[in-house]
Amino acid sequence: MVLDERVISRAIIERYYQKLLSNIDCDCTIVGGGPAGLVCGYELAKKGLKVVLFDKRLSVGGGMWGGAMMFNEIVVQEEGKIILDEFDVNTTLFEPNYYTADSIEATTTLISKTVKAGVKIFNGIEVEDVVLKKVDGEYRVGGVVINWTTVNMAHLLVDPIVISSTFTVDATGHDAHLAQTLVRKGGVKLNTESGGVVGEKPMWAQVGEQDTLNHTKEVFSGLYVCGMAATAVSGTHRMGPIFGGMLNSGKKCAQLILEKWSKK
Ligand code: 48H
Repeated sequence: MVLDERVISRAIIERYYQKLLSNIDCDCTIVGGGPAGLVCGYELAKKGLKVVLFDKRLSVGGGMWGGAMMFNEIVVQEEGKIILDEFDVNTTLFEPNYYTADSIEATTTLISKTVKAGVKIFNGIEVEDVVLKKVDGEYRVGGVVINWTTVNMAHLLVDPIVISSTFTVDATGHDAHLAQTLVRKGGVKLNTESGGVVGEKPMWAQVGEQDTLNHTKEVFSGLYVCGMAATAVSGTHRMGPIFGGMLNSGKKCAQLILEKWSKK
């Protein structure tokens, strides 16, 4: 069989552009493909929402690949194990309420099942800004502004493009990039104690895990935070290398969006 390089190139270009074009307007945009963003996307796509996820890196999965200090094992408590069970990730009991999982199995499985659930993942694309518009007299986040990560790395002066969505999720981890950008550029008040991004506190696993879940919410009309972004925005403690809070935060974020979605 003869192979024509031109067909191979055309196949890639046409398929990619079809994928991007058909997701230029979607129900939910998730920024960040770490554990929180992936679980959130998976839950929403399973319920039929059109979900797109952007990650600035080539390797989606965020901080889960490296376990802790690159020891590639993760720890979850009972509540985290329930979610890993749903994804069919193997866990092993270490001590009561502490389970471990191979971080490579956990990360690849989360990514694979999220894609198979219908989430369209675009890697190597950085979200640099949010769309802020007044709708019926109220300011609302209505999507994100994207560019190739490499364009930003090279400091090239290239304008971005825009993805519109009903819901936008900041799952960018420690940086809480969307919430930070919205406050800095939009001059708006978030639904937090200070009205801004309060900032992550030092390590305290017990409190950090629970507070992160409690503060997974809509922080501004149309903008939700989950995972470490919720920790940073609300100003609670970091929890270190335990992942139950991240997984459950992603799930809670999806539930909040689904509640709003059902009232539309
Ligand atoms: C596109 C972006 C952008 C951007 C960032 O860091 P993550 O794994 O985030 P979570 O919240 O799902 O999980 C946090 C966890 O990994 C962790 O760090 C824990 C538990 N730490 C505890 C502690 O005490 O330290 O993933 C975030 C993803 C990454 O893949 C980034 O590449 C991506 O977001 N990202 N993608 N545009 N502007 N900013």
